[in-house]
Amino acid sequence: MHPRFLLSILTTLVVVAVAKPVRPSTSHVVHEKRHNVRNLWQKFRRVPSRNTLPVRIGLTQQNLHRGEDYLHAVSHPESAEYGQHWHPSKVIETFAPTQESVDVVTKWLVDEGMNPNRIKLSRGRNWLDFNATVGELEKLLKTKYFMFRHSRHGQHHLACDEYHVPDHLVEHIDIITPTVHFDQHIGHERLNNRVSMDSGVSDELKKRSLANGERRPSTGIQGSGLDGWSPKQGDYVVNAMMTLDDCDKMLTIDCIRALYKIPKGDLSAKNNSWGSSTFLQSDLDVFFDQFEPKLKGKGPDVDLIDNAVVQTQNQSFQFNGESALDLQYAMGLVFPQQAKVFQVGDLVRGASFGNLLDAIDGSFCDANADNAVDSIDNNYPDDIRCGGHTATNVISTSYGYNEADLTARYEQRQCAEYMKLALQGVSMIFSSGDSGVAGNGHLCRDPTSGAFNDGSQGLFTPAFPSTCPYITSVGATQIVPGKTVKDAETACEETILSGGGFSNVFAMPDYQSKAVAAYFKDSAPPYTDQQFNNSRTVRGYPDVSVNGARYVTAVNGNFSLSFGTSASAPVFAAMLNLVNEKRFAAGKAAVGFVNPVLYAHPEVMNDITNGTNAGCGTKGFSAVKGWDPITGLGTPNFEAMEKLFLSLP
Ligand SMILES: *[C@@H]1O[C@H](CO)[C@@H](O)[C@H](O)[C@H]1NC(C)=O
Ligand SMILES: *[C@@H]1O[C@H](CO)[C@@H](O)[C@H](O)[C@H]1NC(C)=O
Ligand SMILES: *[C@@H]1O[C@H](CO)[C@@H](O)[C@H](O)[C@H]1NC(C)=O
Ligand SMILES: *[C@@H]1O[C@H](CO)[C@@H](O)[C@H](O)[C@H]1NC(C)=O
Ligand SMILES: *[C@@H]1O[C@H](CO)[C@@H](O)[C@H](O)[C@H]1NC(C)=O
Ligand SMILES: CC(=O)N[C@H]1CO[C@H](CO)[C@@H](O)[C@@H]1O
Repeated sequence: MHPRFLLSILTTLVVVAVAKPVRPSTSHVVHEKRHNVRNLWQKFRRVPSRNTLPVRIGLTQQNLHRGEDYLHAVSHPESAEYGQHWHPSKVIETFAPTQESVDVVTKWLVDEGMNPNRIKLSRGRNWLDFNATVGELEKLLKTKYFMFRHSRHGQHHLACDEYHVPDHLVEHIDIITPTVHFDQHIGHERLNNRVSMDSGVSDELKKRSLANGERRPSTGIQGSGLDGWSPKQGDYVVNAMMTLDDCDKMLTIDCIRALYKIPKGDLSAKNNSWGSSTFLQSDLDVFFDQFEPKLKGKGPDVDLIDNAVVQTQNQSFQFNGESALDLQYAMGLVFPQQAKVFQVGDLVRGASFGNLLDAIDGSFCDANADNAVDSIDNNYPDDIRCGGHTATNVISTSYGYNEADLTARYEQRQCAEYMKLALQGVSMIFSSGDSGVAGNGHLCRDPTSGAFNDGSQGLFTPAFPSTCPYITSVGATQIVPGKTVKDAETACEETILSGGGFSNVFAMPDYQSKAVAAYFKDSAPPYTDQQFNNSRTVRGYPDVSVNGARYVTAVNGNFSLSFGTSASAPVFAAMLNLVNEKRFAAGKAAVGFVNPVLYAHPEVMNDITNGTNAGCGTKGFSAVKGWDPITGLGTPNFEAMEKLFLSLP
């Protein structure tokens, strides 16, 4: 008999008759529960029980508790294995769930009446996939499905309030989707704040523009990111011919080069495109014509994921501000290196980070690698994209969630994927958010009920994925009005406030424990656990910061000013891209996960010691000497940072 045939018979037998005796699944427990006061989403009807849903069960993976140690080995500057990133197959083997997990969960489904042929196991053994009717799923998970409508954007989302699994399966199941997670991107609330061009923006005006930002209603825009996360638009710029003396008023590529000592790029290694996951549109020519004539006519490579589209129809800052900002600056800085955009999401439904992970990380994927489906909405069965896109060495993302929007299990599952990408040498860069210690849209939470409130008091709202310890979170700084690129910057407090704080979900990683302990010892903030998780045992963010104010950006044929950590993240990513070029030229590996190196060598950063990130009725945290939860370790001194990374093996 052919061995492969034998194997497939064995697999079938395992499903039909699991070797181990399993306790009867009589008692069920709540596995995950929706934030019961997430009042932005309103329930409006039951879902018909005959509707079919693509269901994924994320099985518990092995060895995740060792992830931090594995990552330390390849990314800590003193480790003998520095730079020896893992092959994807080693990642899959190391973390794959046990056969027991596969078997017991499959047996549960079969016992509940499901034909084994309907159940597919992913290549990494970490997902069980099947299609089920809402009726079947409600019975299986002892729950009810509803459609929810977003109170501001009108978008729909399918979810349940909580779901159950048999108690003996709790240890074998991370998450089941779709259930309680509100992970889809919803329409941007991009702001058209008019910010005075006078260098000293008055407090009154600042307050007014932030307040407008909170309240301005906005229509739903599909597939273009998250609430309150996008860059904020300032004044139009009439004459963009500025000199380095004007960087406090209008920031250009030359200002950034001068601030951080970044030389012009001259290398372009194969497979070292600067990468970003975003929503592309451009006024690239208008911008490059003015600032980087060499790039005129150039655009990024675009990887369309799940039938994503490049929309050119709607020309406005709302639609195009984000990608214009990302691309104009990053492409300018890394030229002649090419840029690549992972365009995720289509006009039918917005995408989640899960969709990006499906595309670039086969081990995260939702079906057999050879037969993967569009994981957003099954609208495009021809798009075989499971792990089918090659991740760039550095990927910058200017979107995020409030940690409280999602469940801890969901975030831990996704964060584990960032750890796997980091092991493979991918630098994942995220912006830290623009609302200071408050969340997207300036939301804070009631300490008792956990409900989001109007932002005037209550618990600070940390951002995810910034709180995941395996990514690099980038906050924002600005030039002090009236000062120059030669002077120390301050935390950005104009139009936006640098996002920062402490996780409620993720423990403090080793690489930052010294820096965070020093922060609490020398500069303990005057708050209690009624404001933030002051256990001193949790992950603090951001890790670094980069200027996020007054970027001259071409949008729809005109220049205007942009503000936000969504400017800071792509610029930091561009710097890593340039460092990688030099490391490749020297026959070395990509920098991969940079946090352990940077925390071990804070001397390559410009420490930022001025400014706060107000929110929730407080003045927020303060930038202080050393690491702080507003500017992290500070801004890069590119020359020193590059030299450091080139000195490593
Ligand atoms: C679910 O249904 C879709 C659409 O019919 C199909 O393409 C997909 O392969 C099915 N998934 C599974 C796991 O059977
Ligand atoms: C452009 O905007 C309109 C109105 O908001 C929307 O209906 C349409 O889908 C958008 N088109 C694209 C390609 O984004
Ligand atoms: C603070 O963080 C710890 C560790 O993750 C967690 O157990 C605790 O619930 C958090 N506190 C709050 C108030 O969320
Ligand atoms: C661009 O600026 C010009 C001059 O200020 C103005 O007339 C025009 O309406 C602007 N275009 C857009 C699309 O805002
Ligand atoms: C700190 O920032 C504030 C606000 O931008 C500014 O007025 C002040 O001059 C800064 N101080 C220093 C020492 O940079
Ligand atoms: C590992 C990797 O990314 N390899 C790619 C390098 O670029 C060539 C084309 O330029 C691709 O074919 C490889 O897959």
